[in-house]
Parts: sequence; structure tokens; C-alpha cells
Amino acid sequence: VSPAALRSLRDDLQRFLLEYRFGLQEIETKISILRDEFQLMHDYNPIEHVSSRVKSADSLVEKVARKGIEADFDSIRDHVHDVAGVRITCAFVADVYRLFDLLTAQDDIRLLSVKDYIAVPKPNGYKSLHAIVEVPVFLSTGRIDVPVEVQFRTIAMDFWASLEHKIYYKYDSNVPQELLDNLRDAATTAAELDNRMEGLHHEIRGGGMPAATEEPPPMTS
Ligand code: 0O2
Repeated sequence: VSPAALRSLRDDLQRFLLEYRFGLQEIETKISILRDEFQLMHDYNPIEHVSSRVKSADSLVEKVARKGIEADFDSIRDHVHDVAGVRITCAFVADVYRLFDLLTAQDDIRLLSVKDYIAVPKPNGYKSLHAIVEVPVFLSTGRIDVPVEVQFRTIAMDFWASLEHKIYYKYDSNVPQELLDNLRDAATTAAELDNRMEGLHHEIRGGGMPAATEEPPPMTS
């Protein structure tokens, strides 16, 4: 491959990833506005922490191989919907669903799919609410709609997921059964803690915030 061809490939990759970075910025702004408004109007902050990332080239290559799809930009665009990812960590489960509702109800957001691993946890104990949303980004060349994966979870779910992730990598996916059983137990304990803390919070605030949606979002994928 000539240096010119390599340079052109690098430029294409940068442009490709840039679109996702812009999509992230749009979602981050929306979340930050919701957070500020809640703080001001309700003297309450439903969001503990927000982090975001554009998938690394390595992780993208690994996913393309795992999914068995063509390694070209069009195919990645069509099949990999978590190139851009935002994680919103809340104190309470009710806030997780509330944030989901508020974000996905916005006019310019299109909800592409939902995986509710809170209502139906993964067999290993993993809990989180995942949504793939499409957000418009306006470039000099016109509008593009960028998919962004938004993960909503509680602090306890986040604590569990980050430890599980570390263990999974430490054992190179071959985690001993005893550890897997322990992790599942810990997920149950984390869920119990979430329930207790939410109960305490309600007692203190007397229901404080306006009621959250009772129904979990419909499952799609
Ligand atoms: P990273 O490094 O976080 O980006 P699909 O695309 O729907 O075919 P996928 O991508 O497995 O399949 O979808 P899913 O189930 O929505 O999971 C996407 C992300 O959720 C993962 O991204 C993780 O961030 C997180 N996740 C899912 N399951 C688990 C789990 O069991 N444990 C932990 N710790 N995290 C999980 P990536 O791309 O795997 O990794």
C-alpha cells in the first residue's frame, strides 16, 4: 500500500469517527441541560455521573470480527450501533427510567432499539438499560443522523459492571465457576442495596420528585 493510500485511509477513518464524536456532543449537551434544569427547578440532581467514548479502532476491529461483518465503513455504519457511547449513572432506578423517558421523548431523537437488562438481567447478573438513539448533527454539507448507544444504570449496577469487566479481562473470558457464582450473588446484593436506598430516599424526600414512569420501556432490538 502506498503512503498516499495509507494517508487517505487514515483521513477517512478520522472523518468517520468524527461524525460519532459530534453525535456524542449533541447527546451530552441534552443530558447536561436536563441535569441543570433539574437542579434549578427541583433542587435535585438525578444524575451522578456521565461518561462517554468513541469506540477505539482496536475495539471496532474486534467487534467487526465477532459479528462477522464486512470491514468497511458502510457495513460498520449499518451494523455497529455503539461506535458512540454515553453512560449515565444515576443514584436510583426510578431516575434511570425518568432520564430514559426525558431523553427519548425529545422531538429530534429517534429511538432505534431498547434492551432493558434491568427488567430482565443478563444470566451473569448484568443490569443496565441500553438505548440506541439517533440524533441529528448539522454539518457544512448538511444533516446526518448519528446513532449513539446510551447506557443508563445506577451506581450499584455500575460498580458491579466495572468489577465484572475487570475480572472477565483478567481471566481472558475463562472465569472460574466459583467466581461467576459469586458475581451473580453480588448482583443480587447490589439490587437489594438499590431497593433499600431508594426506599430511604423516598422517606427522606417524601416522594420529592414528580412520579417517574411506572412501565419499563418496551423491549426491542
Ligand atoms: P465496551 O468496551 O464497553 O464498548 P449487539 O451490538 O446488540 O449485537 P452487544 O454490543 O453485545 O451486541 O450489545 P449489548 O448487549 O447492548 O452490550 C453493549 C455494551 O453493554 C457492551 O459494550 C458493554 O459496555 C455493556 N455490557 C453488555 N453486557 C455486559 C456484561 O455482561 N458485563 C459488563 N461489564 N458490561 C456489559 P462492549 O462493546 O462489549 O464493550
